[in-house]
Amino acid sequence: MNFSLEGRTYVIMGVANKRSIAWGIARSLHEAGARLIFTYASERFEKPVRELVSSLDGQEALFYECDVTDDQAVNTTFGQIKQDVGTIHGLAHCIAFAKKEDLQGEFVDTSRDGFLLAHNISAYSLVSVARAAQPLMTEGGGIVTLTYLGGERVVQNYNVMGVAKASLDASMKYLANDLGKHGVRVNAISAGPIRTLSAKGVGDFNSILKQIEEKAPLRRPVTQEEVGDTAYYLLSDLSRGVTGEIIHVDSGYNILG
Ligand code: NDP
Ligand code: N5H
Repeated sequence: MNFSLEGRTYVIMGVANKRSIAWGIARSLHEAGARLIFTYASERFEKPVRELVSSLDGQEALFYECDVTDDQAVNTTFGQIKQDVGTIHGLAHCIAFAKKEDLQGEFVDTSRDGFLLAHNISAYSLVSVARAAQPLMTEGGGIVTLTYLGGERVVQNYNVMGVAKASLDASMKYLANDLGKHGVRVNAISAGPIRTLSAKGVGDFNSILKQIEEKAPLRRPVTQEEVGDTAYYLLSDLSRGVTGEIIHVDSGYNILG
């Protein structure tokens, strides 16, 4: 069995900057020999993403704008990818958003608007993207999404995003059931806290990391690289019997009572 990703093409959605988990995934797949396609929410992110990707030796990447709240944009993006490369072998969905005011205080105060926005961007987008990407996975493939423990149990301040992650986790499993017959596997990585642009300015991140250092079995936070290597596993044939699964890459924190 050959676990190189040479000759394979993967779509990476959600690189904002070098700290993004999506960037950790991109680097792992690149090192394994994959060809990469990047999507970003709006045109203004094209330049920074292109600059970042230019640091990947010999990578002939492609770039597309794709706002995942717009079904037509999603369909157009994957239509364009089909025209440009034909077959893809997988996709990493690393996208989430909630209003800042909904990530503090009490969940009971979440507005209808804020609830729907968080679910639209953070959960429904996986469904929309999976539907558009599946026909391009003519040789089978893998879809990986990013989730967090706050979708399984109550984590202070995660609030509406926890409810959206619960929906994402369930959507991942229903998609795994639908797409399995096409040879497409769908899985999630539940990452421990990592300091990214999204994490910036939400809650007291230092005290969250301190808790990990004190209590998690490995006594340290995880890195983008560690999440990236698990995504490589899930997107390669190494995991060919695995679908509908949530793998925790969190220094073991989730096993604690
Ligand atoms: P980043 O801020 O680096 O990435 C978030 C990405 O979401 C950005 O690239 C942003 O794109 C994208 N995004 C937001 N709205 C849209 C939209 N409408 N259309 C397309 N893209 C959009 O943060 P992370 O790397 O931390 O987040 C990636 C994933 O990891 C998220 O699902 C997050 O919930 C999850 N996660 C993060 C953890 C952490 O501790 N950091 C822990 C567990 C899970 P743009 O910049 O182009 O707007
Ligand atoms: C318990 C915690 C800490 C509190 C909650 C954090 C939730 C974070 C997730 C969302 C995605 C953050 C978010 O939407 C921030 C936006 O309101 C403002 N930021 C932006 O607009 C930036 C510029 C862009 C790039 O961000 C996005 N998302 O587009 C959870 C933490 C311990 C772990 C964590 C941080 C989880 C997670 O899901 O990210």
